[in-house]
Amino acid sequence: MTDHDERTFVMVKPDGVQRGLIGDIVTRLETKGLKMVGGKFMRIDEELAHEHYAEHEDKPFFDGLVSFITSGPVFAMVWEGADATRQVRQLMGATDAQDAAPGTIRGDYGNDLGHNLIHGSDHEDEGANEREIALFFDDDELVDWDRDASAWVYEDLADHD
Ligand code: DAT
Ligand code: MG
Repeated sequence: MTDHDERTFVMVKPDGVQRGLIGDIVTRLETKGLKMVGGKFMRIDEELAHEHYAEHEDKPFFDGLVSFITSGPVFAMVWEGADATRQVRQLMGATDAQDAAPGTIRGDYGNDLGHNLIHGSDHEDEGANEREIALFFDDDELVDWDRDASAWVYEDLADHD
């Protein structure tokens, strides 16, 4: 049986919020068949920004990254589905929005490396999804629910013959 309940952390960054793209980005993930299990409209403070981007601490762009991510509200989310972490990365597109393929979120809406609209956990960094979810959400902020459409997304959940 396929594991349908992998969870991943996703965030609409301040540029996406300011440009009114929360709805479009959520729609992309919903229509792919992923299920939202948590969502929080919030501001990231310095401390959380440092923790979230700890892997980039030594990079020359770190200070700019922290000041960007704390510059306005973000929409933090947890999404669930089969292979969810990698699936979200594919929907996001390449880090530099100018290189991101048309059809991806960054490719369709972005034009910049820093202002690239969306964060998603790195599927090549084992456990990054669980770490980031725990950093942003308490367990009781995540909702277990059955999305009826899942049986029409995943064939192995279907009850037809
Ligand atoms: P991603 O957001 O695709 O996971 P990442 O984790 O390598 O990319 O980097 C985190 C963010 O930092 C990225 O969304 C944009 C910014 N960034 C990455 N590389 C950069 C660079 N060389 N110069 C400036 N900003 C950069
Ligand atoms: Mg990353």
